[in-house]
Amino acid sequence: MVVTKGEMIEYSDISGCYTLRPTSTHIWRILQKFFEPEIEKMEVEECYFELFVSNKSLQKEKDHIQGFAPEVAWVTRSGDSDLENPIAIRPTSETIIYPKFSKWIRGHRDLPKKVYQYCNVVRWELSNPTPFIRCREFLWQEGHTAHATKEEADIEVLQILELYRRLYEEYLAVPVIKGKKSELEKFAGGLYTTTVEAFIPNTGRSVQGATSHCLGQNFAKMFEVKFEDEKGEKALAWQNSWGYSIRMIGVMVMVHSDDKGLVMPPKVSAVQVIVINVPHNDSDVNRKIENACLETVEALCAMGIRVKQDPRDNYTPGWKYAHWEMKGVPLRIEIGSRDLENKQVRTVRRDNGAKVNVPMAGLADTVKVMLDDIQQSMFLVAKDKRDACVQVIKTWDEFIEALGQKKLILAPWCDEEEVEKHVKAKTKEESGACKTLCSPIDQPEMPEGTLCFASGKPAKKWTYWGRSY
Ligand code: 87F
Repeated sequence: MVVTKGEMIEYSDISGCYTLRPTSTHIWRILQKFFEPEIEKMEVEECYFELFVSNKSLQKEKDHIQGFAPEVAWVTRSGDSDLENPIAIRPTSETIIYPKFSKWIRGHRDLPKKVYQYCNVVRWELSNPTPFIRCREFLWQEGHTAHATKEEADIEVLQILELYRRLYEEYLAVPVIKGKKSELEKFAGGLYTTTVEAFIPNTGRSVQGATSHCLGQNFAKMFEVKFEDEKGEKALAWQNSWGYSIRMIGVMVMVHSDDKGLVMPPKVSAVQVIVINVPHNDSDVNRKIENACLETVEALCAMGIRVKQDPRDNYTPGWKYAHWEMKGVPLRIEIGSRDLENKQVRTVRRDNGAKVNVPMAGLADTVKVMLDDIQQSMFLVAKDKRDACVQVIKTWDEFIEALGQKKLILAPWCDEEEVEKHVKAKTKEESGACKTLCSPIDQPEMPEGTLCFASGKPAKKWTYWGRSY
């Protein structure tokens, strides 16, 4: 498994629970360092909300909690005694935060109210736990906001979605599609759900990358998030919630890894460059090689490049190459006696294996350019691969054929729930049912008279279909 061999994850003795090792934690932190200032510009404020939620609060939203109830974990005992009232561990924080909103929001001047937190949540998944993708405890960011008008809430939903797209595309080099979920697939408690969807070509499966919901006034009704408007009348707030989790890291791993292990995009990689000395029989030459390695590390470090050397003499260079390749380090620098003579180093790119000799003079500048190029090219390669899997279809037969070829299917659809359920049922077999992924926000043109591929009724929108994680 690449995430254990690549030293991102350590398994625990509880199924679905994992230790995040420094390599993963570093990625998580970099994503946060981009995201936090962006939402703070939007005046979203950081808070910390408690881990536990009472049964009473949780039950307040029981209408849509119903489907999720089997996943809620409970504390029922302390020491030897049973708790009189068991308490739940947050699976998400709506039922913790909205009672506070109800207290904090009185008049229109208290709006908008915007908070976020980075924290852990627990969902007791019963089906195949997968590191990063489906965990019982995971880290996430959740944002919760309340607005005076729907228009204002609508704008924010898409602003956040755009930030999620940038996290994927600019940091993780993973192409995503911005779209809207169908009525069947949306968060049941909300008005509508937007998503960034990624695709894993190797398995032909899609994955919901992050979501931004407009909750409408449903939660405001349940939790009495009300305010007095300018006319002195009581009105319900319009709410949004949005989140991304460590699943992002899992998507990055699945999109870029190859048979040698992880491939890290330079922007998020804890180690961007690994320097390896190629030893020589002559100890004098050896000392010079080691010095050249040290100087290289210092020069790159001074340019803000995250560089490390592996001077261990109990491993061969070949072993070290494989080791750092497994960990996905974007660029390797090898220095041997011939490199010294030629005043150069040998560079090897992790993403495409390209080997180039680079002069020692101005090395740090060259490396900077190379890392930028790796970042760019990883995104473009991933995008080409993803695009090559997209299949536009018009008929049921074309749909079934494309599904068999593990494609990401774009089809004209009538947008009727019954039809979606029917497609799901008809495609249900060992690899799981095919469902709607999203209707892209950028809709391709729909020629007059286009019919739904599944029902033959007039098509209303282009929608992506496929199997998903
Ligand atoms: C599991 C157990 C209980 C998902 C759950 O998407 C409740 C839930 O409400 C639950 N799994 N959800 C939906 C979460 C909605 C929303 N929360 C804030 C997000 C983003 C962050």
